[in-house]
Amino acid sequence: MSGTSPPWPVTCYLGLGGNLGDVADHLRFALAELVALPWTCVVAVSRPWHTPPWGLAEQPPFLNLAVEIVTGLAPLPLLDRLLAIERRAGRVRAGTRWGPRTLDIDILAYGGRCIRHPRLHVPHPQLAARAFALAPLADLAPDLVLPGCGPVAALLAAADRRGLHPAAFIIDIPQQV
Ligand code: A4P
Ligand code: MG
Repeated sequence: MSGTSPPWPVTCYLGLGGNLGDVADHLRFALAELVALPWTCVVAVSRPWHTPPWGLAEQPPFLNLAVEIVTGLAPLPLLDRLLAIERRAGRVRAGTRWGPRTLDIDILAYGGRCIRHPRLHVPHPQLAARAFALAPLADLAPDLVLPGCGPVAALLAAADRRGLHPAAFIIDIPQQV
């Protein structure tokens, strides 16, 4: 195995979403890629949620999912791996902020840490107000306290949850070998 060696494993929550192409397929692809990351174990996957577009209204609805991993990857190497997975899922950055995408993977929380780096903000910016990220996260960790924000379930209760509903299917964790 090559790359950055693990200092110690941390529990980390990722937010996945997309609204272009076969998004369920992109999410399955992303999970298979997460399972294959070095020093990383996929622990749990939320229900997929249908969510109305946030930030830029004139675009298709999204499918969002949260994933709990335990990883020895440091935050920036983890971010780089996630950006590579987005690219392999056909993500093209057209320059439109909050615009349509095949796959987005955000680091929502990283081991209870507060990270302020030019390339990485954790907890993810505006997470506390984003029901599309909080609802899947609450499936996995309702009691998780986001540094500087509060517990996930309380944040979700206070957020605008209109138009959110769980999908009629689930996405399983691919087998880890
Ligand atoms: N970056 C900083 N912090 C993080 C983090 N915690 N996790 C930087 C991941 N990346 C982080 O991201 C730009 C840069 O953010 C990355 O290169 C990384 O260095 P991007 O994905 O290219 O930009 P973006 O997604 O267009 O902008 P932004 O502000 O990151 O948007 P979000 O927050 O990702 O929101 N509505 C619904 N219903 N569901 C969605 O999933 N997603 C968005 C995008 C908008 N509306 C949505 C959804
Ligand atoms: Mg993003």
